[in-house]
Amino acid sequence: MKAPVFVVVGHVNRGKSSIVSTLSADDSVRIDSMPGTTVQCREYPAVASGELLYTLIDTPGFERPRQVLAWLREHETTTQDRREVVAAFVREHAAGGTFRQECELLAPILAGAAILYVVDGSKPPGVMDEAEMEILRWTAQPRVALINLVDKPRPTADTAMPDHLAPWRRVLDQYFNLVRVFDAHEAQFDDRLKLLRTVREMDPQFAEPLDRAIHSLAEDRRLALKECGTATADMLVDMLTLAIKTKLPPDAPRGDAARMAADYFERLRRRERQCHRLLQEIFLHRRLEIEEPPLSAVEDDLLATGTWNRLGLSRTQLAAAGAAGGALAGAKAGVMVDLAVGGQSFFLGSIIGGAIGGGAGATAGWLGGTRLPEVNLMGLPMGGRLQQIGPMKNANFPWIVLDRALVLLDVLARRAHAKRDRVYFDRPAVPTGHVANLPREERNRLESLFAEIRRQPSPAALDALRGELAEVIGTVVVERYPVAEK
Ligand SMILES: Nc1nc2c(ncn2[C@@H]2O[C@H](COP(=O)(O)OP(=O)(O)OP(=O)(O)O)[C@@H](O)[C@H]2O)c(=O)[nH]1
Ligand SMILES: [Mg+2]
Repeated sequence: MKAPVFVVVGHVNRGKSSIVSTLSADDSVRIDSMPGTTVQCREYPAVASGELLYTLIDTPGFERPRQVLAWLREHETTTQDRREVVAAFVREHAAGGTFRQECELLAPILAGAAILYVVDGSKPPGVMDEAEMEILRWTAQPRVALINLVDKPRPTADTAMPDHLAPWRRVLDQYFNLVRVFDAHEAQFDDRLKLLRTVREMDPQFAEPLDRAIHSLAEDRRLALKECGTATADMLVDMLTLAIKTKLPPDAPRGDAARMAADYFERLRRRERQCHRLLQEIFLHRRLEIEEPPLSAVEDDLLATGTWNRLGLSRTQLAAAGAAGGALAGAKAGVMVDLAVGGQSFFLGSIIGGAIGGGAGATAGWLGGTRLPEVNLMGLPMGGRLQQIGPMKNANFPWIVLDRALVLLDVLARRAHAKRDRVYFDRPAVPTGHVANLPREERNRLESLFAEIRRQPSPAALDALRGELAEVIGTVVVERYPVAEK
């Protein structure tokens, strides 16, 4: 079965490359506010599980549409021969020169590609556009018009929103089999599938390959989400079990505890970054710049009341959630001790409230807090001593790490590949607090898994816990981002 080819055509700076990028999930496609960014036609394959689903051809668009149309009209004989006249135009000018751009984009269309024609619906239709549309009509290939809104109209209280959509539709309906509004920068995964379903209707030849493409993309998405579960679980297990040990001779002075602690936290941060990069990789957002507060900032933050908001958990919410999950998690993990003592904290209580034994001491900081990993010195049976930091006993820690992963995952899962602006985690646009919205049952299961991991099980048992953790997180995220296949 041949994978369909779509040539993306339109005026300069109308969002052609943006559409190519989003529909091929390829963040390497060049997009820029400078007109004339794309200077050459280029193919971008849309792939899922190694299989080619369809190909998009990004183009610079027409350079001299009116001249081309004049040539075509001059050489026209009958209406039914129009496609042949376009072919003659390409043959005559293919050698290069004045109409290089036109020939480059018309050649694949004449070879059977369908057309995605992009207009900017934030501006009214103009005369130039009509020449392009007329040429495309002459090719008699299946074609869809996509109305993009490059400058989103911003309605204000006293000015009515300019509506160019109606005039555009009246024009486009004359030239295209289908007309759709498609915002390449805001489109989510489901919008991409929806557009493919639209394109599928354009011509019967697309039904089978595009059904397959939709199915493969949906399957691929579910696998990606599952993979995120595994990546996050692996990170959590590694971070929760990390310990640094140094052997000291019997009479050596105690090693530098502060250095050891700094090293320990640096390794935690590195492990987290590795996972977050993997999540970017999974969603094919490799180039996306993300401004994440490093875990170290969270360390300081944990002492501030702002952390409640960061995790999206209000004190009362926490108390309620804690009380509900208390029977199970409390019995297994001891994390609910906070709840029993303070009555108002769940995940963060031991650090923020200092409910148990911390008191004012808890404000001494992440490292100084009584419940944080300490550098321990132990005598060894064979002589000498072992200085050790970790593993992390703090019950809140995995929740914070999990929340950070879920926040990133949410950004990545919803983001169109055409949208390139930097992501800032501390802006309201990026909601945090995903752990707060986990279903109660999953939250309890997670807490008991974390507790078991903290108990330092055997390597075999740890592997089993890792698998279970991946399963729980994977299932949660697959359910959170459902794929509408129909
Ligand atoms: N907000 C918003 N901006 C868009 C959208 N589509 C395109 N743009 C912006 O419009 C500009 C041009 O987008 P491109 O995708 O490069 O357009 P193009 O048609 O490929 O441009 P050329 O290659 O120069 O012909 C960029 O600054 C984009 O960020 C959209 O849907 N929403
Ligand atoms: Mg372009």
